[in-house]
Amino acid sequence: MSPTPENPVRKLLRTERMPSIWCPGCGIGTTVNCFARALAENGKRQDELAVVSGIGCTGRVAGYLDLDSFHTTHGRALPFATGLKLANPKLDVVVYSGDGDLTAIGGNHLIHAARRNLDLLCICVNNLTYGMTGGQLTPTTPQPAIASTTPYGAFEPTFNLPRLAASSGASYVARWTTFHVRQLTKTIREALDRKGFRFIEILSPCPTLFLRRNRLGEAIDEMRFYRENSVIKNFAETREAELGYRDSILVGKFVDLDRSRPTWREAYAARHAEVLGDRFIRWTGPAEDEVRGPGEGEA
Ligand SMILES: Cc1ncc(C[n+]2csc(CCOP(=O)(O)OP(=O)(O)O)c2C)c(N)n1
Ligand code: SF4
Repeated sequence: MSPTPENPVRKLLRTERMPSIWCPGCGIGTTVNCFARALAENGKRQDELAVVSGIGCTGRVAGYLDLDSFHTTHGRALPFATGLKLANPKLDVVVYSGDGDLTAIGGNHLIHAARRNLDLLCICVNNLTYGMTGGQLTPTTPQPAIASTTPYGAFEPTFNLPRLAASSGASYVARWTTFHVRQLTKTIREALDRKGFRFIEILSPCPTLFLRRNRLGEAIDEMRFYRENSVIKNFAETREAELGYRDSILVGKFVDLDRSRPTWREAYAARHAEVLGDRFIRWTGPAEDEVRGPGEGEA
């Protein structure tokens, strides 16, 4: 009998930490499966990539991946990742966190990371609520959904995340749901090979809080909802990506500048070379675009 082939994802997981803390039917595990598959298919070495998460149910992702992974404070995954990437430009750095972490407490960091076109891949698992703390309203909770803090229904306008990321300057923007596992895996694989600030939103069910409180059934019902209500369209206008309550969901790739916008480091290098001329030390080490500040490389 031939041996059972090894699951390609297994080597990327800290299986000794399983089972995970996630509830049955939670979509976060599906996103991790897609991410790990994309990494395995991409062929990146485990020591070439680091994952940074904030706090929340999604924030736990970092702890289950067998990579250099960092579980940082709430909302601060992007600043942490920024420091990591600037200090070690050869490392691929992925930020993986929830909609609350990245767009509420961490919202300011998100718009500035995109504005600067920092060379980071940012994966936002959007379950439309604060999962870990009991299902409060987030900037993405659609009106008039029930949350623990809006028992009579949400009434605040929401963020359209693809539009927010794109208008802040992201080089690559896409959205899928946890139903679209093949497309999501392909998108993550592609985004890993791009440069600049790449933002992927993944709509994901929180059956324990969001679905239950809104009487929307089980996780399987949400998969049906995603299948029946998603509209796949590439390069749609991001203003069309507004998410209503039980409305259609526009999915696909919205922005792919394909390296045409300079990253923060490239802009830094160009500016300093222009001003400092020969005094600007360009480090032509293993990473071609690696740069040093004025005078740092002088003997
Ligand atoms: C400074 C700070 N404020 C508040 C909290 C409490 N807190 C922990 S997780 C969380 C929300 C997480 O929601 P989200 O990012 O959407 O992730 P999910 O749990 O839904 O995956 C909050 C408010 C905290 N840990 N630190
Ligand atoms: S509370 Fe919601 S988001 Fe958190 S693990 Fe459970 S189902 Fe997932």
